[in-house]
Amino acid sequence: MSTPASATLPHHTGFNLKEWILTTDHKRIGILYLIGSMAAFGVAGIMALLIRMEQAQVGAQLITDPTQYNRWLFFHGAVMILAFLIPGLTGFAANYFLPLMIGAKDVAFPRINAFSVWLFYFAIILALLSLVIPDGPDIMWTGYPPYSVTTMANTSFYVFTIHLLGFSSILGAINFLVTVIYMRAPGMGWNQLNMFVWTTVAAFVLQLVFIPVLAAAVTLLLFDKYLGTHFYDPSAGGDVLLYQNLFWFYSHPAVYVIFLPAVGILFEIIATMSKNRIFNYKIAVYGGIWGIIAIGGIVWVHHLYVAGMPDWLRLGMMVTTLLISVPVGLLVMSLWGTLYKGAITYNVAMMYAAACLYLVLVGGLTGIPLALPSLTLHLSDTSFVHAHFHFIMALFSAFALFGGIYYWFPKMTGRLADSKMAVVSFWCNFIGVNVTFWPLFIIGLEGMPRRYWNYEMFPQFQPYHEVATAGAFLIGIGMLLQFINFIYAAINGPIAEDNPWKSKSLEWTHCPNPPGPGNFPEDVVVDENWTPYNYNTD
Ligand code: HEM
Ligand SMILES: [Cu+2]
Repeated sequence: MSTPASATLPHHTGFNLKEWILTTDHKRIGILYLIGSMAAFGVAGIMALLIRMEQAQVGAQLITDPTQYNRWLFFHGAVMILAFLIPGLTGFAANYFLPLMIGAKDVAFPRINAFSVWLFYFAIILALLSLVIPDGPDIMWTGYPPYSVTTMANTSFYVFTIHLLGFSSILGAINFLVTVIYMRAPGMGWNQLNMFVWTTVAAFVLQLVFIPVLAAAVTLLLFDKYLGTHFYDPSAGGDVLLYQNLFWFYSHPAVYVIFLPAVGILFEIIATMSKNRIFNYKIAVYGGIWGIIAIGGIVWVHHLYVAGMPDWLRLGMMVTTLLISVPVGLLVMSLWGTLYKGAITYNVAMMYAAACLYLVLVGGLTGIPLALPSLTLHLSDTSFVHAHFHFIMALFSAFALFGGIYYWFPKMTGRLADSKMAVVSFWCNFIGVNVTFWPLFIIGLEGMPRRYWNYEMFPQFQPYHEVATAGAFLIGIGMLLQFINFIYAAINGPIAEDNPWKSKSLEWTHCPNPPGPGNFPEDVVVDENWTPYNYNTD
């Protein structure tokens, strides 16, 4: 294990396009997911900058036609969630590291895994095409009817993109669940799994259960728009709120599909960098992760508080929504507890993890007023909500993913990505997020509506929007530096030791950097005393 893998494994010498396209190796498939999701992040990030530039001042800045703004907003939201965060966390991170963490040679169905990644690429191509067709979708990522049915824009591109991604995710979910159930190294019990494995298992369970509902919701939308059915049309006996219910029945759990693997990455980084066991492992797994799964499916109506519904339902959903802060809180407590009295190593991965502890705090606390119907009547559809979910979901998970890339960079490339540029880009991103979203919390409280391209009625908000736009550009610079750093480090970064962070987890202790075909030079067997976090025993 001491020889650098690149010297011993022909698999990793030179670049062969055909090998990559035909690959069934989970690690290469993971890298393909990474490239696709980062490309999606780049384009959707540019849309975010356009949106912020448009909002920087009262009146039209860039657009000649407001539909253009809706298209950017549609693309930004849909792609960030469906093509960046979900594929980045489950497609890339789970694909590459889950088999390594459980001591498996590959996933259960490697060819289906390859099929999944190519479905994902077709979905990205379809999503990108929706930017260049003359009547691109302008329906927001939520696609609510009646607008999504009556608009002249093309709704089908979005629906077909969701079908492709959904199919890809369902195949992936089955693949990984079977892998974890049947392919763990001999001797590895359930309570010896990495936290990242547990969180992704939970995310795959959610995908499997809830994606079909989303697929059904958007398929009915397609029928209403193009085949003349009236599922969502009250004037013909349909129900417009049916869509909102079906949509959020998937899309609230979807936030956990994103949140959970992100938390899993944080556990890996924090445990390794503080050389501690997971604080309250069993409570975090069975109370935290599985608690979220248990309640996560019965809170979706909090997205419909301002739509018509009986009071008892609003109240019931308030209770379940507040209740879900309990398992989320258990996980956060466990993350903090894992830091306790640790010999903490500060590096870029750890900086991102620490930033996430802050983001989840702000995001979680601002969720409480949104859970209370009496308060959310005022906050709903304001930029307060927008800032809330960017803290709790969007940037929290993106930061966790970037932290994970720094953490696993030596595993994937044999080189370190930590550098001055990495630190500078981290601070640009971290300061940028605060500069962008705090003003939106403030003007949201004052009534700034969400999703508006112009705000002539609120000229007093302009300075806040200007600051927010400057913040977005700071994030833009940070991300650009980050990508330059990743590419430079992959080619030219300092060579890393085999286990640079001295982790006890199998992906670091039992296979070279990067692992070759079949992952492990020798079959992995563990005993009952082994855990991936065996730090303070010796
Ligand atoms: C734990 C991870 C969480 C994630 C990933 C998340 C994500 C989101 C997202 C994406 C939205 C915006 C939906 C839209 O497009 O309108 C949202 C809104 C909301 N969030 Fe969160 N959230 C989380 C935690 C919480 C917590 C802890 C609470 C409350 C205790 C909460 C309560 C709400 C409510 C009630 C709304 C609807 C607000 C409205 O439209 O008025 N969220 N959340
Ligand atoms: Cu929700």
